[in-house]
Amino acid sequence: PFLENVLRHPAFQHGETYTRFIDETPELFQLAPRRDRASKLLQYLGDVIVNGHPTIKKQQRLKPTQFLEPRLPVTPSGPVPRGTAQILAEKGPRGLAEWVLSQKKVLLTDTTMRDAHQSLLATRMRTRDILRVAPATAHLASDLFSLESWGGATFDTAYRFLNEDPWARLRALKAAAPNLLLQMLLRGANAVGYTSYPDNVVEAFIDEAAEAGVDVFRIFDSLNDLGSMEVSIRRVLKTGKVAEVAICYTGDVANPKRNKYTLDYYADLAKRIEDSGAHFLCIKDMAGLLRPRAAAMLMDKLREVTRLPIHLHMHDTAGNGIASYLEAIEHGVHIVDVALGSMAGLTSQPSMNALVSALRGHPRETGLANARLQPLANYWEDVREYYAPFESGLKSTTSEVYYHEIPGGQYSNLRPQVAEMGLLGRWNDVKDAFALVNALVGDIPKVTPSSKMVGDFAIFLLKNDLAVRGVDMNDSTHLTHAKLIAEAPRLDFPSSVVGYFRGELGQPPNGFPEDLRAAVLKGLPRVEGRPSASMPPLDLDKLQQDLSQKAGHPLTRADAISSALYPRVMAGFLDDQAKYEDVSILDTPNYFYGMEVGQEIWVDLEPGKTLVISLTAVGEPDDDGCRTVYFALNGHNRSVLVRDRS
Ligand code: BTN
Ligand code: 3PY
Ligand code: ZN
Repeated sequence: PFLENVLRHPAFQHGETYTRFIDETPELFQLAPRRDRASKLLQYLGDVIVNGHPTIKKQQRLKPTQFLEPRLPVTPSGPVPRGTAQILAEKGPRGLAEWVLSQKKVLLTDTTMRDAHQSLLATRMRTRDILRVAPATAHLASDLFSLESWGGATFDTAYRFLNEDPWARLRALKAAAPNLLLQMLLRGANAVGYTSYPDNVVEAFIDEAAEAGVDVFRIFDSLNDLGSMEVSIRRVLKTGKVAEVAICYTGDVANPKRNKYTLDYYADLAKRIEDSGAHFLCIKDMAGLLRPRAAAMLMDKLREVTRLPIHLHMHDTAGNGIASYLEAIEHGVHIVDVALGSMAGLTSQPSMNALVSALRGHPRETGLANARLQPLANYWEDVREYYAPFESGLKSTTSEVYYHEIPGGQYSNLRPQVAEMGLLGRWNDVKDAFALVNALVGDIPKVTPSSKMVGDFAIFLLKNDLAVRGVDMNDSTHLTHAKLIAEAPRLDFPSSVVGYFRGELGQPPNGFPEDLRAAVLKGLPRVEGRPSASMPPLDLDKLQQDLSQKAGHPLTRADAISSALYPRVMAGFLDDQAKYEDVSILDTPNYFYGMEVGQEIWVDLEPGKTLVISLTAVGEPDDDGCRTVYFALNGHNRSVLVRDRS
């Protein structure tokens, strides 16, 4: 094996060896760790075979052999076609914006790799399934504006639920689809988290993300507080990448009775966003509340007050998404967000395939062809089967969203969260309570993290029997408000609610309801102004050193940033890495559902190094409650011991 390592080493193969090559090339001696990696992989498989994946309930477990091999599209031969990434490289972000403004066609962003699975499958899509189709996507969908593929909840869930490093996903995707702009969702001062972070952490995050492959940063603030986004905007401008600044859409500009979020409200924000130096303006309709007529009105207004290209993001919960897009397109929107058909609709984005068809023959038709998109949609249709336990259960569109206003990305998480608490029988009450809390706090944009606060508060009201039903919403709000003020002294409010009223997410439009605020805070100190302003910088160099020391091997700057954002999640991820190493190389059926007795799988440990693993038998629990799991690994018998936690 040592000789094999020498022969395989790239330096040796390129004739670059020298007298001290053997002394100075420590990886040649890595004989044991390789075997170690295989053992760790078997340990992981054994754990999942005995206990299932920790995030999937027993009743929801599927059989690893029940899936058909996904229809992987044939990647056309020849070089990758030119795309928007080349335009950015040649013209810079301003030049890219000018190019977009000069296009007659409407441009499309494909959200399949981020928001679509965040909104349909609780953000569980694995890197492996994304990467397999990335080269074909680069060819078949080369006319896209961008691939929305990173950020939002994907960062946290990769570490927390998938044993994956989100930075590795980003780098690999960049390499696999080098012609398309990679777009991420950045929660301003909340980065990819649920709270505010020191400015230097957000800046380091942006630098690292830009370096690792993010081209377009869509920046938003959950309360539309531009002040909270300024640090992020300035930093993105500094990287030379694209700063797309979003306004979160809520209310209804076509309804004169909803007079908090008016056309003037959006116009004023748009002008200030243009002044901030942004390259693109986004209208981020996270719940899908922008009705068709409102879309026309809003686009007219925005086109009047800003020259920035406008990018519209919607969810299709009510089923009106395509109608709203067509209106927006008639009224000058430049780019819209869609997902491939099999990952579209409901709480996800409207369907790309449907929009492409709807615009056939239209002066602004997209330049994309369904004949080329269908193979991509087929692939995702097949892959989606793996993720069945994470489906939200929503079976049809629901115009109820105009009432409860639950964002698409939250819906698919809130329902299982409610089910977990045994409250699914009261799901209707949860939606009512969500709307009620929105009224109680004065009608705010609801999007991560403000939406999480509203969801937590709603569940809290139900659990403590605090939601009072009146004759209408107004009445219910007053009655519940009075009850809350009266009972607040004995109540232990959820931490997200306390944090919100402290001002940790910034200032909501038109401020807080001060009486409720005082009742919740019970004298706790308040954060005035921008939450991050009072946070001292975090020493990332020291954090990186400490983490490396603890792990016993060098960790990267990116690891340190992740740990700054999610200390506990990152610690859990690193522990699991030490135990299992890289399980992202497993096919998804085996990763989630283990193996069946008699099944044989092939796992590529690295190029040219394949493990052939078959499951021979699973033993009975011993006196300590442990089972022996018997494998054959490349023809040799191997076993691992696993505690049965059932
Ligand atoms: C959203 O609401 O924006 C999307 C949901 C993100 C869910 C993540 S998963 C882990 C963490 N815990 C929660 O309760 N929500 C987030
Ligand atoms: C996120 O912040 O993850 C969102 O998708 C908000 O819509
Ligand atoms: Zn969204």
